[in-house]
Amino acid sequence: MNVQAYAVRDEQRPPDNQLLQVVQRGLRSQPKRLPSWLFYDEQGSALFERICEQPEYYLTRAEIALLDAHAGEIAELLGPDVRLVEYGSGHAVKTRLLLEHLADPVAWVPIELSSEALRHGMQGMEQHFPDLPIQPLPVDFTRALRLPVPPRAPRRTVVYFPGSTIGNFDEREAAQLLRKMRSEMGDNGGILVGADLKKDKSTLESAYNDRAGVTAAFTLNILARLNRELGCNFELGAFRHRAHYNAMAGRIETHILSNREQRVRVGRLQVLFREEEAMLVEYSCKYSLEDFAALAAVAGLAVQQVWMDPQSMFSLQYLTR
Ligand code: AVJ
Repeated sequence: MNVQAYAVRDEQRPPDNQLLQVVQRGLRSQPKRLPSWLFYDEQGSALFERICEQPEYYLTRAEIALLDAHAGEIAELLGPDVRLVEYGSGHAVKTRLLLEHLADPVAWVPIELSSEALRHGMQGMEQHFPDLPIQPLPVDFTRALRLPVPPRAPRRTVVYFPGSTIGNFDEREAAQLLRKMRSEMGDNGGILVGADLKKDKSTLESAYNDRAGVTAAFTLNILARLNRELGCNFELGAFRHRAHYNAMAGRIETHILSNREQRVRVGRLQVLFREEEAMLVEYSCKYSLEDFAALAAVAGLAVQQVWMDPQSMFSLQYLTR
């Protein structure tokens, strides 16, 4: 989920010392920060699926409502013989809603870091679309991609990036990622990207602080993961999740807070946490339609069309050169 993410197919995993180096670098920097892709190990991906079912987390339901209302029209605009390249495909429930309407899709290329989620998404897809060629890429979508040779020539390559995951990147990184998609889609291609919209602070903060505590567990799973994979000794009860909306920057900022002064072993490093020290783990940027058009323009793209759910909570944007 971040510029430095890695492939997770087992033989391609970063050597543990590389994971260790990334984590040590983040914990040595001031203020401390960890890359957001650390959320998505097997447990984290499962917790994210549960977040999507929480009543406060409106994003997934809004995006599904949007597709229920507009998938036919979207598919018509994309046209026949599309190759669909999906960034961060996860369980790919939304993709199925779109594929149902696409005429003669050439292939689905799911790019997913979590091998568990990738397998799950592919299984569901095979059941619903037994004839659809699937060409999975178990790699980090922020890296340069070598797209597999399609089974036949597509009329258009469309990069599908739902979920508002683009909001995890700051402006510079997001523009860089859109530029990368722009080169992958070619002259005639397009980008179909989900973007969560700016709205009142309390709706936003509730979405990232669900009452059942699933989001908090998702955040603290990062520390559990570092214990599991790097033999760290984070005491999970001595840290807590905090998500607040920075209205000026237009983003939810998620931190892990240290409840007290403490030391943690991270490889050979002893990391000191001050009482109430905050470590940044995620941005979730929110956009106005103008914000997003400006971001697209920086990447050399134009917004062709925007669809929204009936309550105008969430947007799906179609970008072309
Ligand atoms: C999967 C990146 C879209 O930012 O809303 C959910 C991740 N973090 N709750 C988001 C997330 C906390 C989610 N994305």
